[in-house]
Amino acid sequence: MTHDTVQTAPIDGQKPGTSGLRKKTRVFMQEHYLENFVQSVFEAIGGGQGKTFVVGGDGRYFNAQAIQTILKMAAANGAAKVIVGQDGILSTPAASHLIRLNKTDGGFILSASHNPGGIDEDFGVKFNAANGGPAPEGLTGKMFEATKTISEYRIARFEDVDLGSIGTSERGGLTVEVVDPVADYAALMESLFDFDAIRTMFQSGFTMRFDAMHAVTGPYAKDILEGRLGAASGTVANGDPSEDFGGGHPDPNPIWAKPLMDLMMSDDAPDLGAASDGDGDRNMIVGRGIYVTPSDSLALLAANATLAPGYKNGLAGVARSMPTSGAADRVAEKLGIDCFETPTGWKFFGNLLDAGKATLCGEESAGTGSDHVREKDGLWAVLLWLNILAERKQPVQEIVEEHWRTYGRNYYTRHDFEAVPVEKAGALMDGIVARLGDLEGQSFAGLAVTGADEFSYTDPVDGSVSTNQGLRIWFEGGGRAVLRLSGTGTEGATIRLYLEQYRAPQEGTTDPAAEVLEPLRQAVLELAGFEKHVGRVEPDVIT
Ligand code: VG1
Ligand code: CO
Repeated sequence: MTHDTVQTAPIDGQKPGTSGLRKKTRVFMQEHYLENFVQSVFEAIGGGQGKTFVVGGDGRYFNAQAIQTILKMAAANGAAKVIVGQDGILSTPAASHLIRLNKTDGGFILSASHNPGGIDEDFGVKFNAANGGPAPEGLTGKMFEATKTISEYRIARFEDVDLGSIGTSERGGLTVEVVDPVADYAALMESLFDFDAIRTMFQSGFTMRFDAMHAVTGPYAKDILEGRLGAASGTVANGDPSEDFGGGHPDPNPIWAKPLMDLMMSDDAPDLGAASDGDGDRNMIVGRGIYVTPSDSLALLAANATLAPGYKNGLAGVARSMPTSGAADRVAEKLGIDCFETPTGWKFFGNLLDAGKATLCGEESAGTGSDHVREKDGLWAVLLWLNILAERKQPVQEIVEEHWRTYGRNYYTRHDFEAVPVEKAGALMDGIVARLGDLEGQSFAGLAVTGADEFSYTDPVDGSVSTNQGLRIWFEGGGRAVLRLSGTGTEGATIRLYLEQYRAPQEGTTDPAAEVLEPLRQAVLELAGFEKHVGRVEPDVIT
């Protein structure tokens, strides 16, 4: 068995973004590209000697090949063992669980999440630390530094490992254990939720459609929903992971999961609709005739979590990313628990979860999760919803509207302007930053600004500071706009504009969101100068 040391040189742009390193697949397939990054990860964590890692991905194009490369590099870097999902498949939350369950030193998750897959689409690599969570900023910073000085990487030369059969083998001093990607995860879900109650609900005629979007959650959802919980066969749609996700965007929102939305708004709608993304960490929840925004879903789950056995003792606290609406804050206030506001990206929840300060976390981008793993978890959110529905025995719409009547409603929408030339997006953002101090008191499209800042976060656990995490602008009447640049795109820049308007119960909670948010939208379009900088005011995607 030979372990080669290969000469290489730094490659520009290997800076991990919101969620790992994400590039066009062809970029990843270039000579040394993946290898440089993986070696830099080993350097950043102090080497691989004697360590154990988890490796798996969402099954997209290049997944299997990249796993073989990582196995060979792990061997050459002295790792003792790698645990791999069968056929290279592991959802992000399942990988997080395996890292924790087996007390490993971390894991490589191969995914570009909700971005499309295929040779002409996107690929990505994320490294999760020993707590099961995404590498924190300090660590991703070290990885990036290592990519800038790298001169060689280590790789073993051995035949590809058969990932199709479960079992343990040995290559070049490395033990490779191929495991069932679903079993341990499903057992974890069974420990958190009342599967008997959910099974009884399905037996009594409750219907559901789960759109796995041709992505990684299919096998998990089939095993758990149709297998263990007895949902009708066919409940899981698009359940076989494909290399290009059936040619679609595996992004669970009303735009990319339109067939599910159409069904849920029709007379044939089942009781619950749900979908998840490429790597299984996001979720979409739709009731018959009602889409539940992820921000509302977080608040609803927080308000009802004690109905599930795993959370019966209550929540230590909740946390949400800054652009996520304040709906969860109102629930936390009523429960008398803390609500933390973090920058975008799950890595910022890790310390709060590890320290026991937060039990539930969520993001407006359809990510919800808890302290059961250190990632957001799509199927977990669906199961918590099912558990709540089994206990409350009310339609989703009734539960949501009751929640609004109790807490008021945070009307919410996100507008994405995609593939904007990087300089133009930068100019728009810089233009606001330059005026931040003067905005208060000025009016735009008839709405006065009451405050504006650039969000910085000081981690309450380790004191680390993250600056430049998005622009916040508050308007009279309680409206809030947030602008930030996406850190997961692979083409140009994506400007995300988040709009939120709170209305108290007596002010009306069932008006169309677009109508309620229109004055705010007009004000921020004018303030930011979208027409001038981007040449348009209509976004590509509205969620
Ligand atoms: C987006 C979302 C963010 C999420 C991230 C990773 O980031 O806004 O909330 O954590 O994707 O999710 P950005 O920087 O593009 O806004 V996933 O499902 O890609 O792991
Ligand atoms: Co994802």
